[in-house]
Amino acid sequence: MNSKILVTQSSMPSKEEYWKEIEGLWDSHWLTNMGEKHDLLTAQLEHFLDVQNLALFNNGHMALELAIQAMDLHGEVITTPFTFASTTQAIVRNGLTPVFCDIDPVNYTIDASKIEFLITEKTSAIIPVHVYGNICAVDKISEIAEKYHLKVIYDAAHAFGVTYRGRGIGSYGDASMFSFHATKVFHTIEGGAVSYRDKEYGGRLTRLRNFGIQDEGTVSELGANGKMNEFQAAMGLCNLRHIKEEIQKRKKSVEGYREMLVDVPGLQLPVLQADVETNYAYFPIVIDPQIFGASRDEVCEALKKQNIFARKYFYPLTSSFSCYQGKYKDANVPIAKYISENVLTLPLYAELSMAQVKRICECILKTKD
Ligand code: T4K
Repeated sequence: MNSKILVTQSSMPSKEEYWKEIEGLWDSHWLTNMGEKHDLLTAQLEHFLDVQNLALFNNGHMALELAIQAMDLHGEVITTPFTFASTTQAIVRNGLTPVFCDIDPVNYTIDASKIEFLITEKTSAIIPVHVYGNICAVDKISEIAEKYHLKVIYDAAHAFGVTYRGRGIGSYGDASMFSFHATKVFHTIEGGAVSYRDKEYGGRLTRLRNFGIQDEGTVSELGANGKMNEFQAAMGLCNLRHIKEEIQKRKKSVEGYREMLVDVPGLQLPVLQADVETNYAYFPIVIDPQIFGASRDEVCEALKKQNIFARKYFYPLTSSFSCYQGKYKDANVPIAKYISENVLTLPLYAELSMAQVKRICECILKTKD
């Protein structure tokens, strides 16, 4: 049997590099609560992501949940169901009502032309998702937000290092959440961050991250524990040194996939967006079973038999989760439904070899015969 290929594989610095980074912690005994490494990583990431303000968190979900809480929203929030559980859960756990908007059939992000139809007097924000590293129609979204006085928080979990017109993607909207989970282009084992525009908002956000504590005698917010520890931050400092190389290696695999799968009838490959410097976070293919000759599920099973574990990111749609049944208006999202039922995310990570890419593509192409 061929060796196992999973959908992704965490990149690691060398043991020596990580050890060197954490060695000083045995002298300082300072392990968490906004330590030296935390502060250093914050500064380096503000620079790398090209954002004015950044707050680090222990994971991306907590970052998003607290980013929403700090915005003091109410009523309804327009979002998409074509995302990881985290996005919708963060909205609902803040006591807000998700209103599901359909997605664009090519880049899988929110279809900005459909947002205005969903705005009511109860709408307080838009929470779109930069899916797979593809970016949302940020200009159109900010126009709508301005017109209706809505806040915009991007779920940028997949968009680390992505730029649009030369500007860091985290500088669009009121705030953006990045995930630094082990499976991401850049990781801190678990971790996340929120980039934001307004300093006052940042004060509230960072208090929420630390139990709502304002000073030793004052707790002014209903906070949580969202702090990134020093071992996480150290992993981030190491990984950031290699990020350009990491993205270049991913790009090579993506080019390999494109070469072998381009022009195959019934396969829709990711489309490069104009003015966007991408991060090659994921390689999703959408399979039209009638034209290709095999369904997404058949391809996924055939790959599994060859020890290749692609994933159905994102199936099912979050709007169909059993925990929400009967609670929210039925989502009218035919495109999201179609994509969700036909998309397959192929393995992609820095150490994926060209021979492995070839093996994966050959297996996919065999299923249609
Ligand atoms: N918003 C969006 C749009 C997101 O995609 C996510 C996370 C979030 C918000 C929330 O951010 P975080 O709170 O997670 O920071 C994985 C990740 O756990 C999750 O972070 C990610 N999205 C999601 C798309 O993928 P699972 O349940 O598919 O993970 P799992 O355990 O099946 O791992 C997938 C593959 O990754 C494994 O087959 C092998 C590889 N892997 C996994 C782990 C845990 C490694 O190589 N190393 C590892 O340590 O969710």
